Amino acid sequence: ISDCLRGRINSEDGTITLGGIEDVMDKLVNAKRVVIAACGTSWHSGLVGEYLFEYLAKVPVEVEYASEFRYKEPLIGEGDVMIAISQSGETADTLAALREAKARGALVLGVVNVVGSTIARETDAGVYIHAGPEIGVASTKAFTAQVTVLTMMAIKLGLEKGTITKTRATELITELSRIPAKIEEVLEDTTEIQRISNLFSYAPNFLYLGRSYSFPVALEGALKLKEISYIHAEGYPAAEMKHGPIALIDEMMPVVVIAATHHTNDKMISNIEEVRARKGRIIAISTSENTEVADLAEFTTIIPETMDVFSPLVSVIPLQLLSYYIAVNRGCNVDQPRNLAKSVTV
Ligand code: F1P
Repeated sequence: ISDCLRGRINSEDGTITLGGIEDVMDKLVNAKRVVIAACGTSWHSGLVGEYLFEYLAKVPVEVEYASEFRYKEPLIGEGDVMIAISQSGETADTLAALREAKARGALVLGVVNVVGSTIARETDAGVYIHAGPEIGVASTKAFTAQVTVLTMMAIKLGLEKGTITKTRATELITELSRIPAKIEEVLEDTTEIQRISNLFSYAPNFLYLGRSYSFPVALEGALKLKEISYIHAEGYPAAEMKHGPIALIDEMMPVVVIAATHHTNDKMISNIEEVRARKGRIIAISTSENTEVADLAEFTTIIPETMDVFSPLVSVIPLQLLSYYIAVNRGCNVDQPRNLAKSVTV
């Protein structure tokens, strides 16, 4: 994240400079619609991006699975903007989606890690995430760096559209610059997450619940567990629990609750109570100020306080660690999981 932010944010005067898209900013500001297309982890980053763009810049955004985009006769054309997100820059479905959007006249921007990759070359403009090489197949630091780029884009867009003031932008940028230190804090003490991993390494299923910005994080937590630990896991918006998944909850089911956004706290507490009433094993990710969650949950991993808009950057870390320690306990190859490819090019 530090590399991603370097030279791009100025917390003194509240400005953001994103070299790759400065020339097309007016097109983004005036876009009729913004469509985000991506696969896997990058799709989850896109969901966080949707929340950020809509909240900070009041721009309506749709997030599409790139793998579905070309099969649905997409309504996209001149005056629209697609943002294609990809760590590798080589994912075949994301490439096909951006080609489809371009052929229909849309402006296509890239949020890519690998410099000079096919997606980076084929997009009209874009922002590199500067995450450095992903050693493992499963995306981890690419997620946080992609979200960081989308956050900067949303603040910049909000400033240009006048939906946020300069003072607000300065506050946001100042807090954004503190995120790397907050992540360091999570990484410094992983004792509790290791203890939880040791207890649940052989659970057959996991449920992940989140609201607002924590919903895409729930999806990402579940995906990381599937990818590297081969445990079946589902991520859900917490309020959807009662529309089906609640039937799965019993004393055998670990339920990871991401209670990291302040404005949804009361609702998350009632979800925790619902899980408790069915004897589910609650593993909460929560901030130190949120003692109510820690009192109710069986296990709590504390993360540093931040603004709701930045919470995915911090709350995803314990979930990545949980998958990592569980995978190691189960003897799985964390860097090279079975059946997965670094970039899915077919
Ligand atoms: C997309 C992705 C990754 C996943 C795995 C397979 O890749 O689904 O999110 O972890 O590596 O590919 P990309 O388009 O972001 O490179």
